[in-house]
Amino acid sequence: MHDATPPRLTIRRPDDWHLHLRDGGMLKGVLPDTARHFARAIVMPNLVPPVVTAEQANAYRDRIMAALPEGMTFQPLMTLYLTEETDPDDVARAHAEGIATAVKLYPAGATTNSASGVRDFAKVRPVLEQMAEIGMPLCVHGEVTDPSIDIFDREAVFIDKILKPIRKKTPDLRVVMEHVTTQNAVDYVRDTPKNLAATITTHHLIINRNHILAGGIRPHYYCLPVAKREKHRVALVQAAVSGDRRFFLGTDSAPHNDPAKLQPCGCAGIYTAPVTMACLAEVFETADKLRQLEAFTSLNGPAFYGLPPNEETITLVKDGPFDRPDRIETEDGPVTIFDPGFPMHWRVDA
Ligand code: OTD
Ligand code: ZN
Ligand code: ZN
Repeated sequence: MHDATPPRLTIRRPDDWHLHLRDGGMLKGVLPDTARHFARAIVMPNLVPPVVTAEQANAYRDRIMAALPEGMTFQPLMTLYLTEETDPDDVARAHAEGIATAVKLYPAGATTNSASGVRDFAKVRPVLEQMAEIGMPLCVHGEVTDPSIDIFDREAVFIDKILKPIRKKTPDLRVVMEHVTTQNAVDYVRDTPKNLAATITTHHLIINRNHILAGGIRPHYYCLPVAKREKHRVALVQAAVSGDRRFFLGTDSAPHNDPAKLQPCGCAGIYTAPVTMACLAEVFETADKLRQLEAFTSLNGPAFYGLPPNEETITLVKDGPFDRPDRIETEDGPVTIFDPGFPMHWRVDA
């Protein structure tokens, strides 16, 4: 039977609804890994300094396009980093002129480069009201930053203390809960019929907190929000493979060079861009839901953002197991690629 044709799966070209591309040498190093498989991505604005204004988003988009190797196509969908000083009119202009697709809310101190984020949510009400009116989505890093709240509870507490009040005051605001990690978040999204969706990362579908901490500490599995217990991972897989339009892929691929990861206080972030499609094929196949992969990676996201799905397709071929590359080299140093901990059998056909 060794000459049987391997299984193939053709789906519309996927998009990544939550991605960190960085800048400079790192941007140059990581962009091809995304552009190879994904047509579009929601690009996170947490640079230093952050991408706050329409003008900054325009300039960042130009740097991304300049870093794209010849012959590759890719469309960055830009986001504006919400600060307490953000001008509602600048946001509206960025939206009207197609410069920015969404606004990103970071509670100050919640994750990498979030120091300029929001402390006092009353201060951003005018921006949120403006966005609700013009139909511009808000992407939310949903964790409270109160040091007295256990890090494993910060997402669930954010939903009750911050997100529910915001949505009650501004029910027309379209919200994406980014990188959900808990059953609580999945339930909240499922119970909400309108104006709320969630992205799920590659790694949160695969690892739980044991992967980070059992048998030695594994910095390459450390990210924010931190992976939770197994029952939460299972809830995320169920949501992802369900076909429910409110759940779609946002890899949160977040490259840091190895020296930044491997130190006494290492950076949060997992680099999944090169292996995401192979990993997801494995996850969906294991759940016996390969037929729902396209909805998760290529249909549900565009539907929420009001964009057409991509016309082009990609084909996944199951002719592995194959060797996973350990790392990429960039001008900013080596970046370790996510290891799912299982053999990968699927690859994207070139
Ligand atoms: N989480 N690392 C980063 C961002 C995300 O919260 C996130 O979106 C990063 O390095 O920018 C991470 O662990
Ligand atoms: Zn985040
Ligand atoms: Zn992120």
